[in-house]
Amino acid sequence: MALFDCTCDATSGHARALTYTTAHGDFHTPMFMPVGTSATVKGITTDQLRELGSQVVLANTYHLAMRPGAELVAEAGGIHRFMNYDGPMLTDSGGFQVFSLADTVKLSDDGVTFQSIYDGSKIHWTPEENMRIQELIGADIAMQLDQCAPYPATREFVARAVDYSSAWARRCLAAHTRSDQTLFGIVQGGMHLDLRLESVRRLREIEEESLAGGGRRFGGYGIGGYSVGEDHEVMFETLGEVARACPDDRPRYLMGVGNPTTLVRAVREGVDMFDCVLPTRTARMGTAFSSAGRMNMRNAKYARDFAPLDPACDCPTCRNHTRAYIRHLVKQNEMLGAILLSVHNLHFLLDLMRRAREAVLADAYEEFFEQWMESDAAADY
Ligand code: PRF
Ligand code: ZN
Repeated sequence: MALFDCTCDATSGHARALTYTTAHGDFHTPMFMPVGTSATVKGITTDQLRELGSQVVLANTYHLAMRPGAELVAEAGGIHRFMNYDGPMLTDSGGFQVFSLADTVKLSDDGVTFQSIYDGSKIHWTPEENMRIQELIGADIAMQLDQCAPYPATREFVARAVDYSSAWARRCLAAHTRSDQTLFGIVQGGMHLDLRLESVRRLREIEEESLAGGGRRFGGYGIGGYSVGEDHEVMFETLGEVARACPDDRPRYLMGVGNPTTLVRAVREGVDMFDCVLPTRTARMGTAFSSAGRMNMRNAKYARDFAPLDPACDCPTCRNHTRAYIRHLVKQNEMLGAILLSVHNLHFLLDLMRRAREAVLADAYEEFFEQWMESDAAADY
């Protein structure tokens, strides 16, 4: 298979099972991608990531560009060598972090100006500069610079975010040069179906023009701008139509979503890839995903509970440790508590998507979906 080839192994309703080729191996969808913002999935070694069966690991351009700097990552031989992960990697452009972290952000057709959260210095990113930085970092997949509108926002504001994101998509695609890295476009448009479909239409037009001029197409389509504070049901009013308006021969990636039930539902709408800090962040707060729903491990009811964390789980944490031990670690703020829960929560989402893929391959996604929705786990997410 050639680089960035995408084959559809099976479909089941709208759900898909894809295989995608990168310079660091193939990945298979539906897939959850652990987030390693600063070139580390917090508390987890890359050996552990491999043991958990993680495929693509995310890193963030915003954080890496500030610390330690993209040039330093390039000097180390790129992000894979720097953090010793030899599987596929993806960098988010940092557009989302610019808007969510900085107090003052100035936008123009030429790009975005903001203050670094690290040292207050003023930074200006054109789409071209953002591409240069992501090429230096060297992940297998780069994301275009985009603007994610907050929620709620006026229709005018969301429409302008689509305009900026479209203009930047064109410039990112034109500026992107690395042949061992592919670039995904990002759909915006808030909760407005017409703006979303317009955003998709412009991305498709941009890549057609690029192809006609001897350039490349997008390697896949990110779906941004959801899960920004709206009720989940609001997202599902438009998500399916938006996902299926994207090209069906490439992955559709719902950005920043990691709620287990949302993943199961979004796959049914035709989404292929997900990332979120949720499993590791909730782990650091002492909470476990489980087949019985969320478990707050600080709860006194686990003090003398010598059962495995989740008896239905075969992750290293559940094979080796009791609820009582994990509660003790969490209560004492021992770092191993956060680590063991991170291992388990990552396994939970990685395994959920492995089972979703098996269901698609057996053309039994609807049964898988119904089983999940009736489970104790679904009631809680
Ligand atoms: N754009 C980018 N990254 C993102 C988002 C987005 O809209 C979201 C929204 N859920 C998460 N991460 N570039
Ligand atoms: Zn487990």
